[in-house]
Amino acid sequence: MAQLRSHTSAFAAGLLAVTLTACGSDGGDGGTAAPTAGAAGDQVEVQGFAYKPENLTVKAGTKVTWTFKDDADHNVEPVGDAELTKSPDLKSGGTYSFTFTKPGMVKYRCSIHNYMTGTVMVTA
Ligand SMILES: [Cu+2]
Repeated sequence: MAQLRSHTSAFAAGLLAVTLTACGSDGGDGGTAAPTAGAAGDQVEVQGFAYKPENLTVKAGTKVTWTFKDDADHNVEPVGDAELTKSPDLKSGGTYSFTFTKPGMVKYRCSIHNYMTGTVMVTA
């Protein structure tokens, strides 16, 4: 009887160990959710008829550079009342830079393709 008991508890312990191992092995790739605010940095790629990142957050005084990588012409045109000045039409190889000095949200778009939109959030 004593022998049977110990065998049973050894089996139970083994089962518990398997369960714990299985539990501990998953959950290695969590915590990489994209931030809801704009991406940090001062570079925007214009590629595939889109601004990447679409939403950028910079501190006042930051010079932001758009690098154009499409064969088609694009530009950067302010939407509404923004300090941003419009860029010329540029294609692959072209760059445009603008230094943001006033805190606030700046919306812009490509005047050739109005569906291409982006924002720069300028923080104090
Ligand atoms: Cu465009």
